[in-house]
Amino acid sequence: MSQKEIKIMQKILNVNDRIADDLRTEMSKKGIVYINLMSSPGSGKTKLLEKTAGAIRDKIFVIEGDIQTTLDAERLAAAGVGVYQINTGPFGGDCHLEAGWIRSALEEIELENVKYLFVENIGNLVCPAEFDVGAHINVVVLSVTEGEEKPLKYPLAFRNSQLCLISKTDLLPYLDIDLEMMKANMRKINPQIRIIELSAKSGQGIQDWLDFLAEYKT
Ligand SMILES: Nc1nc2c(ncn2[C@@H]2O[C@H](COP(=O)(O)OP(=O)(O)OP(=O)(O)O)[C@@H](O)[C@H]2O)c(=O)[nH]1
Ligand SMILES: [Mg+2]
Repeated sequence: MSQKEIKIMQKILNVNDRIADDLRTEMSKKGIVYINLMSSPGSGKTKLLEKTAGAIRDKIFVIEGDIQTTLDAERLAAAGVGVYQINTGPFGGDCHLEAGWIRSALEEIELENVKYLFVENIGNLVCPAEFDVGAHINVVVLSVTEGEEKPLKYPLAFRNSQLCLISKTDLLPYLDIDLEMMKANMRKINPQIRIIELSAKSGQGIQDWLDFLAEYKT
């Protein structure tokens, strides 16, 4: 019985990984940099995208993942960003996006003139890290209010990401957080991870993020 369940799970993941690889290749061929943003609810993914849009509005498209509502998509549309909403609520309320859903969404999206395709994954630090959506770059956002130990408690999101954005640095003067320990914990999980500290509110570190995007070669 349990053997059968394991076989089914492997099959689902294999299919997802194959679609994800195809998507990565397709985006590379189109010269589009494809980025998957993951974080806990409220770490600042949408705010970062709004800020990013202010710098490279015409070049970005966002596939927005939420269980319910189009609130984030509306914020991004108001910021002038092309956006496509995936709500998982009507289909069982999954807490992550899968490559097949992105592929279906892309069939309805015009990517001409798009240089950066973002997925804003569903807000939580667990499930999104388990499913490859085919992005070139997985980015995990961790805000300074969340605690130094989060990389140790939720390691997969940090292990599977190339970049960590430590967000909301404007709040540091009001907190007791040990930023060096937070970074050391990230590196314990993933010694190669690149770390950028930023605040979408004050703008600190945003240029480093934009430079990271500009330097990335598909
Ligand atoms: N002080 C401060 N607040 C921020 C910053 N970035 C985001 N916020 C606030 O944090 C709250 C959550 O931000 P969102 O961008 O909605 O977070 P999110 O990660 O998209 O949330 P979900 O989509 O629900 O997972 C909002 O009230 C933002 O205004 C920041 O750099 N500094
Ligand atoms: Mg959001």
